[in-house]
Amino acid sequence: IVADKRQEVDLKKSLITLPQLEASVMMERTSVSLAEVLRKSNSGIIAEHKRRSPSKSVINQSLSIQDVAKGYTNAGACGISVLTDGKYFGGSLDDLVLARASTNIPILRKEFIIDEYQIIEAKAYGADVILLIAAILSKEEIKTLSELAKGLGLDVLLEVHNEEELEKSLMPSLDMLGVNNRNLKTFEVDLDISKSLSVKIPDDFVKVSESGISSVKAIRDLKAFGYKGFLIGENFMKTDNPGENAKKFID
Ligand code: IGP
Repeated sequence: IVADKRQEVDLKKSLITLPQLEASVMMERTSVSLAEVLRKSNSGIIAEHKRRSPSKSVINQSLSIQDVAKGYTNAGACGISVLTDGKYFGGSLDDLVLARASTNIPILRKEFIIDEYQIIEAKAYGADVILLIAAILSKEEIKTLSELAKGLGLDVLLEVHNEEELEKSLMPSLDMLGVNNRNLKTFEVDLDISKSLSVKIPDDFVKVSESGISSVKAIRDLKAFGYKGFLIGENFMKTDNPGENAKKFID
C-alpha cells in the first residue's frame, strides 16, 4: 500500500501543485473538532462511508455519498469517515467534496497518509480530521505530519494495533488515539485489543475504538474501558439505509 501511495502522490503533485491546492476556498474554512464533539457526546458514533474493502469486497455500491452523509447526520452521528482510497476501498476525493457539501458535522479523511501533500489535500477538499496509521509511519513521520495538520487546524486521529505502535506514537500533536480491532494483515477482528490497550493510553487523548463493532452491547463494554469514540463502517453500510441503522446505535 505504501508503495502504491508513494506513486499516487508523486503523480498528483505533478497534476495539481501545492500552490494550486492552497488556493482552494476550503483552506479558509474553520474546521470542526471531532475530538471536542466526542468529549461531549454520549453516543460517540463516527459513521463510515465504505463501498468495498479488501476483507469483504463489495459492501454497498448503490447508494450516493450525499444520501449516506445526510443519513448519518440526521441520525445524530458525531462525525463521518470518508474513505478516499480508490484502489482498495473504491473511494475518491470527489466523495470527500460531496460529503462536505452534504453535512456540517466533522469529516475524517480516511486515507493511507504518507506525505504532507495529502494533508494539505485533506484540508483543501473539506476534511476536519486526518487519520495517521502508526503501522506505516516512523515516529519522526508521525511528528512532522501531525504538526502540519495541527497547523492547518485539523484534528489528528492516530491509529495503532499493538503496544509497540502505541509507545512509539504518543505525542502532544495528536488529539485522538484509535485502536484498530482489525489486524490489517490477517483481517482478523478482536475487540479485546481495544480493551487491553486502553490502560496504556493517557487520559489527554480521546480514545476511539475502530472496526468490527456491530452491537450496542459492544459499545457499552468499550465505554467501560474509557472509549469515547466508535468508528463503524461495514455494519452500517451493508444495509439499504445506513443512517437508519446508525440511529439504533445513537438513540
Ligand atoms: C471501520 P468496520 O469493520 O466497522 O467496517 O471498520 C473502520 O474502522 C475501518 O474501515 C478502518 C480502516 C482503517 C480502513 C480502520 N482503519 C485504515 C482503511 C484504513
